[in-house]
Amino acid sequence: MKILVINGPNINMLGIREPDIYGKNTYDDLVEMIAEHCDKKDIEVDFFQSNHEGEIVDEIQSAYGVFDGIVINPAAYTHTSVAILDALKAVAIPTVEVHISDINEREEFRKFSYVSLVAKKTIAGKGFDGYLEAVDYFA
Ligand code: CA2
Repeated sequence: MKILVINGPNINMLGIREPDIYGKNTYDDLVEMIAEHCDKKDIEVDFFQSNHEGEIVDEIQSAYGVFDGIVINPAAYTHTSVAILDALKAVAIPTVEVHISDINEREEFRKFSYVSLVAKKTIAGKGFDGYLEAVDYFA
């Protein structure tokens, strides 16, 4: 079992600003936490973070035939990107969507997610633990 964890724009800023919403831990802490969890579950894992929509689309396309599952936090592109939705549909790799914050309890514009239309499961508002729950879905 090989999974790809994709994070979208500004997730590389975790722990630097807005700790009240996204916590105090950094992107590197997140990667380490998921990697350790995957190790315990005997799952191979790869990580990708980008601030650019097209790069995320390219990465999803490259995952075709390589990965068995995708865990994605598309960040702001959650609410805007038909391109990411289409790429996930095109590769048809089972996908779990994760949000650190509870997108249903924030601004109105965060309530709609394009990726939810293709995701097997959406996990929101559980902080970094949401990514571990997503890994467990595949385990
Ligand atoms: O809750 C989530 O995980 C989000 O996907 C995070 C996105 C936001 O646009 C989504 O609505 C919900 C934003 C990620 C920005 O991360 C930051 C980290 C530190 C400082 C500022 C932003």
